[in-house]
Amino acid sequence: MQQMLQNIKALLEKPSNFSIVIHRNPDGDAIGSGLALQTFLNKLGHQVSLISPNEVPNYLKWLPKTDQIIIFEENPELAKEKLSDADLIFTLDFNDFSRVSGNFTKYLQEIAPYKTFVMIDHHLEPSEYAQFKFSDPEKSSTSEMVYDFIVNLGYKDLIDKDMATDLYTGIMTDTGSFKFPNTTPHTMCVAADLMSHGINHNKIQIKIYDSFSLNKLHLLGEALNKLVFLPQYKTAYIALSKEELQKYHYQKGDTEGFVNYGLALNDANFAALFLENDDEGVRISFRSKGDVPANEFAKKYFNGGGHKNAAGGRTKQSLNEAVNTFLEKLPEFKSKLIHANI
Ligand SMILES: [Mn+2]
Repeated sequence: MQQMLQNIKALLEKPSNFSIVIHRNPDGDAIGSGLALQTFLNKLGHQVSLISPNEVPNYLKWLPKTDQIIIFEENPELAKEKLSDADLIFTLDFNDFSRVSGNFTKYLQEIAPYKTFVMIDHHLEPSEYAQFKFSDPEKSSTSEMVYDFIVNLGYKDLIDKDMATDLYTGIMTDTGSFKFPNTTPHTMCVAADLMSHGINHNKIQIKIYDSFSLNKLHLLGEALNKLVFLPQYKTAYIALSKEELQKYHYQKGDTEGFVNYGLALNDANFAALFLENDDEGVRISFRSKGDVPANEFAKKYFNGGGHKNAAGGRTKQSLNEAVNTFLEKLPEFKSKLIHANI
């Protein structure tokens, strides 16, 4: 680790072109860690492009400089030009090229043999594309890891208020406001140090969690009415069709957090949210309590993965078929679901 940091530090010494890539459907951690790393590298005198596969969700657009993020889907030529010019490519908050999806994945695979990659990520089972691999599933978030990265390189003094806001946002969203099991004493120390930079932590909370549109709240009402609880599996799920989403003028990010309501049920140890989407089939989010392995379930049946308590997957099946697959596979996890250690 120390040697790897020394080697990177040497690479950061002369002004260079860098790119930072984050995952598709970027969340607070991807955007927060990406923006903070970009600012940090800018301060060291580098040209840095931050590239997202698709658009920044509305609830994160208030973060400074999100308007400068290059969106691969909208501007693939510019993104490719930046990546092909990059002396180093940082990939943040994902463990495999497939997480940027589609043509973006193909492009990264194409250039991988000629490029040097730095992975900073906290997902399980990292792929082997990065020459510099900072992978730690024990960390709360990639934002916590970017903080450690900067501090361990000896540049703690470069952290400013905007960077602290970015990193705090990432840690706060990935830990569910410091309540998920991934929150460690170190996480709290990092958050405390970030707060000491004069960030408005209450404003961040309000911007993320208390800034719903009326449509979103009405959609949440519909989702909660549709919540199904299966006591025999201590499992709750919500399935929303394309039509239901359209009825409430669904915008990307509107269903953020909905899956957690299933888990809010006192007897639920596992929760799923099924979303029907035109281009992508059905997307499913999973949440679990204690030692129920949401990521194993997502990986085994829904081409996905993630963390033990928060995972996601997708399928080309119809919404009904996807729910039926879910219901058929629950019995295999029954003892884990019923006897969860919390
Ligand atoms: Mn993350």
